[in-house]
Amino acid sequence: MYKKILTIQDISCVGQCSLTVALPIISACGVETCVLPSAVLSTHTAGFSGFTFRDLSADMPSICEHWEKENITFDGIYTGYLGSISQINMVKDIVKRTLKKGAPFIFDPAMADNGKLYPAFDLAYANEMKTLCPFAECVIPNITEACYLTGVEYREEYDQEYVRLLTDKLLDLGAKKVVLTGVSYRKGKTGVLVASKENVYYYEHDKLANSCHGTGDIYASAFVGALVRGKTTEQSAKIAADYTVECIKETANVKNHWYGACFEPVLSKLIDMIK
Ligand code: PXL
Repeated sequence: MYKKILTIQDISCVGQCSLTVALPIISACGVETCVLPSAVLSTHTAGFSGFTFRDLSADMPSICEHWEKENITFDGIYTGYLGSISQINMVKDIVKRTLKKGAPFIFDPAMADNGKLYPAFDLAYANEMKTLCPFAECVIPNITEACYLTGVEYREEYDQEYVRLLTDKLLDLGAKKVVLTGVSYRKGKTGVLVASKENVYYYEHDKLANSCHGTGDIYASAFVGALVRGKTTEQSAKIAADYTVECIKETANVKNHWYGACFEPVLSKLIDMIK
């Protein structure tokens, strides 16, 4: 069945993240992808300096009102990087008003990595992000974001017990499922863990020598595409991991490409995985 989803996140004009990643990837999965830009930035905020930032919060209520008048509803909503605290409440309103009954809200709390919040965010923002968990069919944090959402101390090295603590607390916050990315128990390996109240699934793969900015958005977008096309959460988590690895490998072949991952040349591999 042909499906239509909405994704809410920023447009970083340059930087291969957020909407410039979500729109092509989810579309390539065969899903109509409607967009609600949360902000427009000249570049992303990780590594460029002096970027511009226009918050589009003021436009969001009237956009949603128009959709409602036109009876526009979605088979899924996926949120990523948002522009401000006030937008977090607007997202809840948009979910209530435009998400079809039983359709998934997929929540990527894109706000932090490597133990630190992104430059535009503070603890107040991180605390407010917790309040989206009860709406979420799936929350897709990395370990750092999981720590900010749960109040658990960030660690570089950890065991299964620590990961269990993070996922239990995220489930307690109200998310139905947790897809935790960058879960690495041993050198040279990393993976993704899917947890619900009933089950835990872990998919481990090689950790590549290079790492790229924006892979969280690539991962979440491929996950959403696969899920909306009818794959299970576990299958979607694996497909998104395999695709993200392909993107990182591809980027290693391109000189001086420091700000994002070259996801476009390997889109056909994702399409094959979705078939
Ligand atoms: O990839 C996450 C992301 C999205 N949007 C903007 C960002 C970042 C990460 O730094 O700066 C504007």
